[in-house]
Amino acid sequence: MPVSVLSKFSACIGGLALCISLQAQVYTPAPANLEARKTFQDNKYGLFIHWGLSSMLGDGEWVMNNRNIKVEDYKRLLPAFYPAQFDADKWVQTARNAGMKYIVFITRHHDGFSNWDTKQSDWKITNTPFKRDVLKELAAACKKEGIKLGLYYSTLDWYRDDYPHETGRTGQGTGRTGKGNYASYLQFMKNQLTELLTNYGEIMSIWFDGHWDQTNPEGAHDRSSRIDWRYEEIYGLIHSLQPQCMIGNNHHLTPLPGEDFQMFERDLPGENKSGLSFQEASQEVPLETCETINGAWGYNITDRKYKTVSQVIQLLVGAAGRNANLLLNVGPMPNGQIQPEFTDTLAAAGKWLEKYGETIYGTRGGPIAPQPWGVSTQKGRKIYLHVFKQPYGNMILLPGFKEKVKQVQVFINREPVKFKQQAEGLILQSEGISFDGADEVIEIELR
Ligand code: FHN
Repeated sequence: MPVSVLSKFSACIGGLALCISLQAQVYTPAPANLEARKTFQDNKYGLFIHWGLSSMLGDGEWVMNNRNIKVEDYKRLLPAFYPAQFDADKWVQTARNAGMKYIVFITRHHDGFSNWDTKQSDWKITNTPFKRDVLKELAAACKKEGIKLGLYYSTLDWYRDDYPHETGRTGQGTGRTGKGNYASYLQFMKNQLTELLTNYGEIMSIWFDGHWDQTNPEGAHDRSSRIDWRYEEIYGLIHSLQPQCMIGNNHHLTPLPGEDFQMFERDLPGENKSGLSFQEASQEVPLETCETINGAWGYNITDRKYKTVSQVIQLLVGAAGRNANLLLNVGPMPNGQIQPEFTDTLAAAGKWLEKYGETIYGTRGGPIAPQPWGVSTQKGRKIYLHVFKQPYGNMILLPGFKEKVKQVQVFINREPVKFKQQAEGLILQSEGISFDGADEVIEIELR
């Protein structure tokens, strides 16, 4: 065959392959999935729970990596785990008292330990002296209380040989000598995900984490992965088992095809204080910020960086004003209890939500972009200004505000607020309003 014909032929084949692979990437969410996204956004607030064998060491969930604990030594935690005070109902009650509508639980973190009765590995909670399938109990407790359940699942593994550890950024000190084999690891993950999506009722979301182990650090120009995770297969499997189940992947990138929400770690969308959030906020899928209630995800015995009630409220409201949910984390103690410093703060913020929930649940980010004084949310014809601090000069100017206003009131006591609509925008007189709390809400009703 002449070279020109050959190259045309191969271009054609290449084009076909590209076309097929792109087609494979086209993802149309099921109607149930779109509905689940809406409910998720309405629900706004969830409890993240990092807990497992690592909790016993009281040094955060990265302890295996940070202290280069060899798999052989780390294994000694298995016969020692007996969380005598574990009570799934109490965890769910903590979430309810906080005004949270969902829980995301660590089914398997980077130490590879499975918090359910998996048939795919012996490295699991039912092989500890505790023996109980805590996920089963949590799923039942959530169902009873109408709390949705999402499952965190690490794609990174510091324990297994077949995880492609040779190219990983972390877990190099855990003493693995076997060769990585992604085909085998992928099959293992698929089998585990099948269990999770078959045996535990309706699952709100699968919350993946660990992709970044196979990329350059966040902020690097090239963030391509060193392995092909074959997400189309993993995501396809999840959506075929439970079409409504929302997939999110904490890869710190813009969402990939097949993903149903985008998470931000320790940043509100649009911020990058953590150095992990270089990605833009998606306009297509729901957003979620995850944050710790102290400084750590997993139980850390010396961590006293407790967030105050005001900080928690402002975080939630700050997320809502940026059209995002807040997934607030606790790391329960090795005995299974959530420490009182956390439950007290969560309950106090929950009390605030009992009064102000109308301005948060079911809302979307408001028309006024985040301001130095706070943020806005909106539901129908009502816009809520969430004012975190005394506005300068007892006046709030909403530049460019054109919509016709019917009335303005202090949300909590329905006291009218004086306002003027002029060419430069809407001006509210905030004189006489107390801004002592975490968030004073002013309601603008549109005509
Ligand atoms: O390494 C994990 C960390 O332990 C924790 O689970 C957080 C939660 O967003 N995600 C990873 C770091 O990006």
